[in-house]
Amino acid sequence: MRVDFKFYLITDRAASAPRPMQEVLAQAVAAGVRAIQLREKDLSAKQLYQLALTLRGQLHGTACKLIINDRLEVASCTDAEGLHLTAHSLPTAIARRCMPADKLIGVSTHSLTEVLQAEATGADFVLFGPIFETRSKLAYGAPQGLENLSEVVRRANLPVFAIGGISPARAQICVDHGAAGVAAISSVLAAPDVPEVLADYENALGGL
Ligand code: TZP
Repeated sequence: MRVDFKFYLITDRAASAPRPMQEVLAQAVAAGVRAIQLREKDLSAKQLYQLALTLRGQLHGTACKLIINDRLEVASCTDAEGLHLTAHSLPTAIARRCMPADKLIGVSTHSLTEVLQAEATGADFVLFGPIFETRSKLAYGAPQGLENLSEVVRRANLPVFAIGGISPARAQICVDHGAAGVAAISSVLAAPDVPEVLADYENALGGL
């Protein structure tokens, strides 16, 4: 499966509240989003499975891929298009062996070393960041900045998506620094007008 998207929407029920997340995601898909990572880390496997199934149904017949954060078993039993790994997930090489070859594996990275390791062990794409200041410095660490993004893009041979404090204007800057695209949570899920912000992303990225 190809990485054929430029915008990677990551879920967070808290960010879309008080609106039901499903409703915000439906708006995002209608606006043309092509990849959604289901990342609800507080849910049990059973709860995440139920939510993934619902989302799977919602995405059926659309061009939007479903990618499950961390839980290989949930990705597998919901026939998601991909799995997204973090520092606390299974090693990429192990996940790659367990996932069908046509499924995508994305990996969250925070250094050039992690990017090169993800690439060498079977990742299809990486997220690199945080590029800018984010809501929670503690959770994601100090910003990597645009120079590190350029360096990572120069050295890596797989698509690098910028994450952390991304807005449509910043998306354009990240692409100018070589990113294949961007990933975002709050700028979309908490947006007063979801279709409008996605139209801005589409313009900035030359597609979603
Ligand atoms: N990894 C690095 S920064 C980040 C993650 C999950 C948070 C991105 O959230 P936002 O709201 O798009 O800055």
